[in-house]
Amino acid sequence: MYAGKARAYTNIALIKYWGKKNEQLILPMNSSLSLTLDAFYTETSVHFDETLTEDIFFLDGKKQNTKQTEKISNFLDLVRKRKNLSLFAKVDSQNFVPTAAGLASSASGLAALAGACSEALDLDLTETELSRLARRGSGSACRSIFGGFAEWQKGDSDQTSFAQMIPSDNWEDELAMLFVLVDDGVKDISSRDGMKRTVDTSCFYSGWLENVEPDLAAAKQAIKEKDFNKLGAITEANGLRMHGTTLAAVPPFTYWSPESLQVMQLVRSARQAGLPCYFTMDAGPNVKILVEKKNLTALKHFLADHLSEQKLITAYAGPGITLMPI
Ligand code: 2P0
Repeated sequence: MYAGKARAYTNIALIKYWGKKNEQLILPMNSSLSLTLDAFYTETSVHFDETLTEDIFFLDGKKQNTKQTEKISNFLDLVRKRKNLSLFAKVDSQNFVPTAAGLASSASGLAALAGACSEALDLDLTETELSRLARRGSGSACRSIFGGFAEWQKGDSDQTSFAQMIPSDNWEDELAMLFVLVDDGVKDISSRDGMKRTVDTSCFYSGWLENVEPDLAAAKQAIKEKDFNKLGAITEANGLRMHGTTLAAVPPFTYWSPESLQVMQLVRSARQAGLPCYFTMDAGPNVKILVEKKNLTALKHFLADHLSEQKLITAYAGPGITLMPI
């Protein structure tokens, strides 16, 4: 039996991945930059087993249906093909999140699956090759191979599109990300569908593309200089621009809820009160606030007047993927 297990941590993009140039290979329209976090991770084991008659996928102990298993099966097909293997597999995935707040991430999930498969089938991959493999499962997963800051270079082929660590002199250890949980009760548009609709129909998309590479260069420079305000300002502006593209999609949509907007305004108010912090958002209503560790307590106090403490989750920089005993 071929078996492997891995743990991967989620990452939050400071410069967003938004749009695919090639959907099958998951080649992005633009490069992106992320921070891997310690607070949310996925542990996944995979067993390729001759007694199985189909792939089976358990998530947090619950067997998933055919549709939920499809993305996993498609990924397994990729690794089976590499090894000329026809065995089905059992995939057992456990999401570790501090609360049941719908924060499960495809980045940590698919990165862990890539690591587990690589181990199970003895693929003997370099980090770059593992990042490329994880990318085929979910774009953002390629960044979760690495701890700290990672850059996904868009490339123009399967060979050239992968993430790598950004040298930072461990500056990320001085940073924190505060998650503000916002529940809008609205049915999500997946990031996969949202980015496709935006690329296909949004007249704002070209403006996104024009600005994203300069943003990335400026963010890398800010990391090099350990300039928190510079990195924060670019992060916030880049995230807003990504979300701007959705408003001009056909039909238009937004991931923001009224409460998201309130939190964004709170962050601006905190800054005006002399507390450096910056927000970013992804394909959902939760708001993530980038702050230096030294200001985290002050920020929590500031927010406490407006938000319940149960809505806050603190994350720090996290490690790269780790292989685990099965
Ligand atoms: C990011 N997001 O850079 C961006 C910002 C969401 C908003 O990467 O289709 O789950 O599997 O490649 O990686 C989420 O998209 O999408 C994402 P697929 P993925 O983090």
